[in-house]
Amino acid sequence: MSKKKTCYVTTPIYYASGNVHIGNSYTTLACDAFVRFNRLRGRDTFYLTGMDEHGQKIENAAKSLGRAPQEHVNIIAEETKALWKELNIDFDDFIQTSEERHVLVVQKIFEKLLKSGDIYLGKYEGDYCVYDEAFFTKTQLNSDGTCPDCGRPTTKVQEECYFLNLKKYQQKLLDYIRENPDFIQPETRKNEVVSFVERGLEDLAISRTTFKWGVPVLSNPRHVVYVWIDALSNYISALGYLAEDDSKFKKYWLEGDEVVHVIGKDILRFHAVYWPIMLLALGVPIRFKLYVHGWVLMKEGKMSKSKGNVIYPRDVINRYGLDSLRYYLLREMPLGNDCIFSYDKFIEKYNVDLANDLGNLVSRTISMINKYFKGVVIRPKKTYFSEDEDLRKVAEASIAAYLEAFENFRLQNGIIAVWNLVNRSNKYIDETTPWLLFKDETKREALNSVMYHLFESIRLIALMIAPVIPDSAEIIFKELGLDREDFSALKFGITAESKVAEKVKPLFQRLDLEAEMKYHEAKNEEELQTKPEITIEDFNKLDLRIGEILAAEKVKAATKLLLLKVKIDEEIRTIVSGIAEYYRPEELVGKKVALIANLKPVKIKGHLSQGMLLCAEGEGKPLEILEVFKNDSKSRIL
Ligand code: ME8
Repeated sequence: MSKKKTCYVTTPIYYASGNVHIGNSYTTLACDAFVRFNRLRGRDTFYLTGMDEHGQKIENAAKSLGRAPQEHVNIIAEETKALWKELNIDFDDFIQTSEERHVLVVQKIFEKLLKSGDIYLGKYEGDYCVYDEAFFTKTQLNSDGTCPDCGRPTTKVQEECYFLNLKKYQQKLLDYIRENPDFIQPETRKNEVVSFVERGLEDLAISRTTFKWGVPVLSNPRHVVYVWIDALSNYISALGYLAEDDSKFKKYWLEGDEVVHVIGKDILRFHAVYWPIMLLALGVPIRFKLYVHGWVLMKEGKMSKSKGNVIYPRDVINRYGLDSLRYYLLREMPLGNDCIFSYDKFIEKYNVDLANDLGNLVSRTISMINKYFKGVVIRPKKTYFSEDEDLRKVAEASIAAYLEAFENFRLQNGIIAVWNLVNRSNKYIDETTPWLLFKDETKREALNSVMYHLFESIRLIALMIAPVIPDSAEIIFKELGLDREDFSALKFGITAESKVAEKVKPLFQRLDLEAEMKYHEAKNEEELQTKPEITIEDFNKLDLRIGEILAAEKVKAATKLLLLKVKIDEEIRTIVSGIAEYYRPEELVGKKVALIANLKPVKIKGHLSQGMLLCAEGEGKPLEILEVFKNDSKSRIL
């Protein structure tokens, strides 16, 4: 027997922040569908996911919860694994970057690159953002010197630091991208990478001395390895690269047939530039293809906790079942672009695609086979209708399009191809009118042929859609009287005879759109009103201060906003505040007001707002800022 082809699939390893929403779930679900597809086509598949657990933010989060970092990340890893199981994610391995099997490999990688001269010890002079644990060059900073990623002030640092020599590999990487046109997909993402690299790479600072929760550099443990170098290595450490047992690394990477990394567009540069360069420096072949997808967005833009619009998978699956979530996300997201999640769209898709088109097709057909032939369907000896031929052709075209799409990670296109067959099959029922054929005794064979054609179409639909909605596909197979099949059965007409189930339960119950929307509106309202209980540690995260307003002016083209210059201690900040309807600029100057000083800065109407004034608001009463009279900008709020 010839050796099975292999396929190694990875998700990004998620930050151990315990915030798995439908966005990160998308990547994991998409990989799961791709993996199930590959298993069905007989590939030896290995699916890796895991957690990115090091760094200062995680250390701080653990501290604020009174946990040791290791204890904290283990709790989150267990919670995440449990969620993946609920989402029917069939992973083979779950790596945590704090595990010894990973840490040892990262240390060896670092030492290996030091020895080869690809990592060198240098001095970093420049700007550092403590929040993002990242160094920035002058040109990368915002014009006011703040961090380009989070907008917080950066600090000038001068410190000893290890660097990865990126410049040395710049041309090699460009050559690789050129010689392997399907390395980064879709094309638009590849073009972004090429122009980024062509602008010229700076060597990358890859160690930190400012915190401890990371992988220590073996030969110089004052340094910990930069979290991205640590994280990217997971793709090979999990396979046993540089470990005693490296059989998986040999099988799935070195000698493997297909290696696929799936990521969101936010982490493109790390995977398309730094990771391949690390591999080039290590002398490990770049075996992977990179599929880059867009964002799951809400109607009002990105999901964010402060907007209260984050949707967690359990919100959806507890009410609508798992397969409808799997279907929606995979059906709606095209490779490379964003998709919108909204409950009205979700319910519409649920009703039309799942309950009506698929669910009705299955339940109508099975009840007709029961009614007309006591549940038995037999392959006919000849063709009776011209529509039979057409249905077959559509089935074959749908299979071909589906295989091509899934093979290339175009999951949305693959699902659309399956629904072409779903819709054609429903139309076939209307065209052949089995209820009329049943009335005519002489048309029994023709009626059997119609049932057989529908049976075969549904079997093919269930087989193709199994990677996307595995539980529902399993139910359909049982109802058809079949065991689960693999893709060797992806041909029209191979069933000789079958006995279908006597009764079918609807796969997807139709939903009342209006009632569902009312439910979600009420729930939203409730969530917005009841704020969760917080601990004193949560409260201590707020930097509440007194600021003295030094200047105030109206913001152009914004009737509600004032631009304030506020002195906090010795620092002067700009704050954009929505109080223009209640205060004239000149009456604010000199006031000493309460504010939050550590709110993430945001740009409002072109001005960076570095804080928020606290105000009182009551029904029928004017908005009032909170003022002090005896204290000043050096005072604290307790
Ligand atoms: O970046 N829509 O982890 P992370 C679609 N630890 N996908 C989304 C999404 C959204 N709204 N939000 C997140 C990290 N994602 C690093 C990765 S890998 C060596 C280290 C998905 O927890 C998407 O795949 O921030 C994105 O790339 C990933 O979650 C980021 O997860």
